[in-house]
Amino acid sequence: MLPLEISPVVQRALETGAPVVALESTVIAHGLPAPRNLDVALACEAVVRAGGATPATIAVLNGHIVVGCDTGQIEYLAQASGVEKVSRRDLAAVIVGARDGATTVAATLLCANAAGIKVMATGGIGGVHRGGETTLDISADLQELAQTPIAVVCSGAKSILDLSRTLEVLETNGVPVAGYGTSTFPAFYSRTSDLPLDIQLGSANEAAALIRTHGAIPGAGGMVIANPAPSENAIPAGEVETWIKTALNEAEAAGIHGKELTPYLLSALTRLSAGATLETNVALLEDNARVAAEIAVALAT
Ligand code: PSU
Ligand code: MN
Repeated sequence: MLPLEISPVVQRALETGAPVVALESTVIAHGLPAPRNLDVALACEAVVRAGGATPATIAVLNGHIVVGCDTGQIEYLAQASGVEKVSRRDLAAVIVGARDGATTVAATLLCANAAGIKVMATGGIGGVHRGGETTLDISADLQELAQTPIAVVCSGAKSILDLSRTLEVLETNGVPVAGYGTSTFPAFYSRTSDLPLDIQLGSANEAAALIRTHGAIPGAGGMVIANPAPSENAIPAGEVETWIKTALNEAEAAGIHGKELTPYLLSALTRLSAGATLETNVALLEDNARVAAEIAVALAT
């Protein structure tokens, strides 16, 4: 049995069929610098509430999977130094060791699904890393999306990745990727890419219809709903690419790989861009929480 600890507020919402939006915690503990991470985590929750849904930030605390962290628990995740990055394969060890873990998209999906949540929001999903065709560094997020029936609202995958191969793996895994008010796969910091999407959604109701119908297909897993970063905060792709190349070179020189790579690259980008990528990341996280709440509300009615 999974040691699930669902907060009373989230439990009540789930029992009454009220809309709930799952939020991941790796972005809090490893994706954003302190003390900004705390403000953003609380702001995302507030945005979900303002949209009429209940936020459920998910993490592992003292070996328990908490679905619906309270403010004190979110404060702890934002400051504590020993919080591990927990993906699907790390979950059992962290539980057995009664340790603390911040859940990635993959681990958040599996825990949210165990609780009965249908919609989640994040910044960007993990994907195929550049050079992934030789390193085989492909995020477990893609495998989890293949098998877990939750719609993930995100701004595509982080552009530190190989977006084209990421879409290929999602296709192989049978995961629909729908543009939310866009016809191309968003490149996280930039609103567009040269990668067209077959499915376009114009409203939360359209998204809800697609989620319901996809969910009725036997064996269906999850779905990606790709919402571009707000225009006023987006950065032109050419500009970001220069910083990404430098960050990737630094990571290679420093011998960074495995689960350390994504957090390393994100903080290098913040430094190289003098904080610009961080502002975009914050803006898109909040906007994705807003859209996820709209979709969860449409799905619940
Ligand atoms: N999106 C962000 N910041 C992050 C992440 C996503 O804006 O920190 C995290 C997510 O938790 C995602 C993880 O699941 O990075 C992917 O890590 P990896 O490539 O090691 O699977
Ligand atoms: Mn990886």
